[in-house]
Amino acid sequence: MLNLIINLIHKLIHEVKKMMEKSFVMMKPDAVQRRIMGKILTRFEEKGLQVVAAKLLKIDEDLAKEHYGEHSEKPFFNDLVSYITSSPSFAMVIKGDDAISLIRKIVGATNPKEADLGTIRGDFAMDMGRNIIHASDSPASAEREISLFFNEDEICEYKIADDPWIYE
Ligand code: IDP
Ligand code: MG
Repeated sequence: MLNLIINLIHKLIHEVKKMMEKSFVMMKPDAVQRRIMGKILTRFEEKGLQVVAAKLLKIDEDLAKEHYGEHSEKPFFNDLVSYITSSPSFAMVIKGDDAISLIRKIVGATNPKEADLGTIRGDFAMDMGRNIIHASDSPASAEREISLFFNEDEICEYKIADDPWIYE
C-alpha cells in the first residue's frame, strides 16, 4: 500500500515537472507553394511533438497586421504583410514538453543564411522575407497567437499512443 502511494506521488511530481506547452507554428505561403509541408511536419513529428490543431487558411490583411503587430514600425512590415497574405498558410498548434523553446530551436534563426544547418530554415530557405515558417517565441506569444488563429473547440486534446515511448 505504502509503495503504491509512493509510486503515485512520484508519477504526480513527474507530471508537474514535465512542463507540457503548446506553441503556435505556421508554415508560411512559400512552404505551402514549394510543397514541403510534409517534410517540415515530419521534423516535428519525428522529434516526438504532437499536433493538436491544424488548418490551411489564406490570412487576410487584418489578421496579418494583428499577428505581426510588434513589427508595425519596422521597414519590412509592408513586405511582410504582403508575403504572408499572398497565398495560403498552414497553421498549427503543436504540443510537447518545453515545446515553445524547443520548436524555436528546430525552426532556426530568423535569417535562413545564418540559421544552423539541420534546422528547418537552415535547410530549406535562403532569405529573411522567405523564411518559410513561424513559431511562437514565448509562452505569452503562444497564448496570444493560438487564440488569434484557433477557437477553443478546434484544439484536440488526445492521448497519443507512443507517449510512454517518448517520455520516461
Ligand atoms: P521570427 O519569425 O524568427 O520570430 P521576427 O523578428 O519576429 O522573426 O520577424 C518576423 C518575420 O518578419 C520573420 O520571420 C521574417 O519573415 C520577417 N523579417 C524579420 N526581419 C526581417 C528583415 O530584416 N527583412 C525582411 N523580413 C524580415
Ligand atoms: Mg517573432
